[in-house]
Amino acid sequence: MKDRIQDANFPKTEDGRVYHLGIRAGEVANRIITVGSISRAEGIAKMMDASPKLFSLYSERGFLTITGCYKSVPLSIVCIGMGAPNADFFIREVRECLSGDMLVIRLGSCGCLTDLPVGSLVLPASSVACTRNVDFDFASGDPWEVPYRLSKPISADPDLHEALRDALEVTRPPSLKNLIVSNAVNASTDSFYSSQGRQTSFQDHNASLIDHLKAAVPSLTTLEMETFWIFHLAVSWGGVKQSSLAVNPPSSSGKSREASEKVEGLHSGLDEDIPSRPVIRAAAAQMVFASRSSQAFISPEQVNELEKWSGRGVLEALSKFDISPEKLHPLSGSVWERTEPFKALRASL
Ligand code: R1P
Ligand code: URA
Repeated sequence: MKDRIQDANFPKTEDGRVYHLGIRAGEVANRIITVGSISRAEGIAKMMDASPKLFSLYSERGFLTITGCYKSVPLSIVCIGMGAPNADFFIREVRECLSGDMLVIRLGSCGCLTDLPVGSLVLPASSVACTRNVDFDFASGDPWEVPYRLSKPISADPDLHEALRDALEVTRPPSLKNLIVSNAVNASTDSFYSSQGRQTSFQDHNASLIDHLKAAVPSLTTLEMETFWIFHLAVSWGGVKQSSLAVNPPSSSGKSREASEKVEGLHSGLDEDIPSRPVIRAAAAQMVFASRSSQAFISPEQVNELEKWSGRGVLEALSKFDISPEKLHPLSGSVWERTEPFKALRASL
């Protein structure tokens, strides 16, 4: 850690950078694709507009944020690595840097429990959490506890889910016949191994876990590790105004501004000016990399074509999804301020 941090409650640098993602207001857009791997993030970034030059920040903790425009619409790609804690850092720290609505589509890989072939795309309408019960005695067995816990389901945002499905159909390359399944249920787990029913040298008491999950959760189709926590935080957020944005508005000079300074732009952007509260909407597209029924695993060539198609589909879905102007992050001081369409818009005001 090199920077001086203020406020142990929500740690930030003096110029308003959040502690783990390293970004500050103006460096992340209202529309966000989140992925787990750097190469997927970089592949999608190649489809973004040439102008403005992409903003890219690799944080000390391994989060990568890339912000620019797609078809002139400001959009960010955030690579978060793996697992629930990273998903939590992502949603909370981006939320702290954003004013207005936050649209999140996760594009990740998954294992599939049904007989869908590898390369299929699954859009979960809802997700449950399946977690290892740490009160269970894994070393000796335990008659009193169950080894795995299952949560209630949380739904994707229905409008974003539908927009994503439509965009994937529209962007499908003619040569690809991969299936899209959009009425599925996902389970997010806290381990790639034990709580996904894989057999390893550990005594995970999970030999019948997959059968149990399939019996307990109708339409359960995929296993991965982040979607549930993204959906859960999205629906749990109450749209509370973020006073810290008024203290540290984005500054292209890199210096924080005085609290009294007015944020200029297309609108004031501060949440107290917004008649209805901002929201977080979340949806997910999951690429089947592993078939848990046939034991097949996707090839690098298939990953390449699937990520190109689904990356394009997610960009299209997000860029076309309507956000009312008063629920967009302020233009002034943002890294997308320098694009030609936005410069022209500013000039016309
Ligand atoms: C495990 O290999 C990882 O792959 C899946 C899981 O959710 C987990 O993060 O997603 P990504 O391909 O986005 O990383
Ligand atoms: N990601 C997962 O979490 N599980 C799989 O089986 C494949 C990808």
